[in-house]
Amino acid sequence: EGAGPQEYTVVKMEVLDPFPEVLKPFKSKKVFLVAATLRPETMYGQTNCWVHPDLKYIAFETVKDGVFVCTKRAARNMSYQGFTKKDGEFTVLAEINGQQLMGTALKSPFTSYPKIYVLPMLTIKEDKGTGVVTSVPSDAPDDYAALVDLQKKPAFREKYGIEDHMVLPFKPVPILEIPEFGNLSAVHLYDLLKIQSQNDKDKLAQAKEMVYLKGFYDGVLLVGIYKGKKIQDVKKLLQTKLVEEKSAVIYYE
Ligand code: A2H
Repeated sequence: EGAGPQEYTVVKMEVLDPFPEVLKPFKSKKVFLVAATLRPETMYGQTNCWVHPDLKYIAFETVKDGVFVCTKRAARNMSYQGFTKKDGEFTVLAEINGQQLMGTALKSPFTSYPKIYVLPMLTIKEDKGTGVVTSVPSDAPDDYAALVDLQKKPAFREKYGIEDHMVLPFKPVPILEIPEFGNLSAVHLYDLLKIQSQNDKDKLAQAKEMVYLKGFYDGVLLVGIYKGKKIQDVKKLLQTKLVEEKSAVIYYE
């Protein structure tokens, strides 16, 4: 990675009833799983949220945005970016294992699905972003591969306590058109490169590279208030809209 800090858009995915056991004590507050993304313009295509079942997360209180659930590492970074009362300090409200969040229902901004669910992704890294990832299988090859893994393997769903209705109805949504790749770029590249699973590291890295560059320069939005506009012209505008609506915050690391 280059020099200097990476800026992320952190999307606030609101926990809905029924709250998972570990978050029940905070039911009277707004509680969010917070997902770090580089692609705010793709939030129209969210189908689920990814959490690593074996990672540790925490819940902590922010000054203006409610309770956040993310890795302790991200909470510490946020505490130096004005998210908590005292610079560099945060109070751990709960320690959470990723597994305890599986199947939690969420409401997330811009997506056409009124309710989406927390599902397991085994390639999430502890030391990047918030450890929570929002899933856009139309345009992120990693997301599409992980969703297909769950959709075609009942034993995989069962292992993590995921019910069929949390996975099977969710299809990638066409939200942006990239010349040559069509309107479901991640699906196109998954098929083209014959990707087998979320662990197909090299091919997924190749797919990501192809979709990212082409998408940024030649991609056109198919939905929302900037329908018909080029990605490079609306990326910042959609980030700002999310932040103004209080559906996202900016975070650096
Ligand atoms: B992106 P970079 Cl549509 N572990 O968001 C693994 N992956 C993580 C992560 C973690 N701890 N934290 C964030 N990410 C993902 C959208 C998206 C993303 C699209 C297309 C490509 C894409 C929807 N998922 O990323 O290493 C998040 O997924 C391609 C790399 O900082 C985040 O943006 O470059 C991106 O990786 C950040 O990765």
